[in-house]
Amino acid sequence: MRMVFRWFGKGNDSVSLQHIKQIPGVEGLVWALHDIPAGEVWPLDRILEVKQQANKYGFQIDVVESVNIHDDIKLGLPSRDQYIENYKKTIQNLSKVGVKVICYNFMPVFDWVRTDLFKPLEDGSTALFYEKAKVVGMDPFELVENNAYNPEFTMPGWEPERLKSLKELFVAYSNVSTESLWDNLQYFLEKIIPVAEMCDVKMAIHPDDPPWEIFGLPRLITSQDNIRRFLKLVDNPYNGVTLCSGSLGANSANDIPAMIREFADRIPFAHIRNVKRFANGDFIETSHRTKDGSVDIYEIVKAYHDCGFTGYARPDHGRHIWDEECRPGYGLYDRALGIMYLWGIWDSLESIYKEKIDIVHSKTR
Ligand code: CS2
Ligand code: MN
Repeated sequence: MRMVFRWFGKGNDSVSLQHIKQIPGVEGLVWALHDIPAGEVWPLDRILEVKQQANKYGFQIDVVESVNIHDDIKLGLPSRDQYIENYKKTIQNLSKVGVKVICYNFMPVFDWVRTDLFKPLEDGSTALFYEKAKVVGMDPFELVENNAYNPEFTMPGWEPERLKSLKELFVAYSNVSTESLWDNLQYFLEKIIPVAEMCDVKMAIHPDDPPWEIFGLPRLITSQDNIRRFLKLVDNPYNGVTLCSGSLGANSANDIPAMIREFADRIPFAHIRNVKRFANGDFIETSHRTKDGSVDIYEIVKAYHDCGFTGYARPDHGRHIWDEECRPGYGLYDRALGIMYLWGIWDSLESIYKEKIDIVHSKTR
């Protein structure tokens, strides 16, 4: 498991590279050029700037999260072909600096959806919260205007240009069924994966968060069956998944360890975080510790370890703790605590495994 840490870039992140460097076992940054609108080519000189910044602290930049997909590709409009050509050029530019994984998502309009970014937990910290009744009864345009989308914090994936044309987007998507969204995803993959393979860059789709339809918009990457269907759209090792335990874990029907064991060789990138589910369909993000939420983080790390996972992993979101001023879910402190929990499980499994090997060897001598 290669631990990496999401960083939103110089002047765009409250967390410094000096501080990330002091988290044990973090070898790389998960990064993106967040100011480049979806659909445009990422210029090599901008990419090299990030490489230079990261390398100054000894970090690799193997994982990009995300090169977002222009809505015309998701909508299947004729203009998608130009955006797909641009995407290919971005993959080629990223491969020139050694990028190995590109995370992306195929969610229409919104990225992750929450109704409260600062919901208090019992311990006095706050976390990202999803109140089902609020979303079911909500006009989506409220979501953008009131508490869940705070213009000061661009929520990851919520590119401003997507939200500027919200009404037009909803009208456009009203003509896109779930099946046609699958077709549009397959069209994109059939064009992109051969280029990704040539560039030795693994494409890793992020699941939908939460893993169910929102505001009547179709969502695809929501379950083990749908991930199996996704992987078959283009059955190629360069067509992979960012397996996010927090996103998929919001639905109690999703058995994350089982997904890891089934799809192990198609998971180049893991997001490992916990959520606490409530009977009424609400959920709140928690510390990474198994007992604080509804997702068995121990069994998830054990599944990765049993499968000999050599991919990249990050703690995804953290709570807001110790009054840290930071982007929702992306503070330093709780993500660092989460990393140490994940390392604690992983290292224990490593030593148990080593002991077993030593016993076997001593018996065969
Ligand atoms: C991320 C997602 O912050 C997060 O939860 O996991 O926003 C993710 O970066 C995108 O959906 C991937 O394109
Ligand atoms: Mn995630």
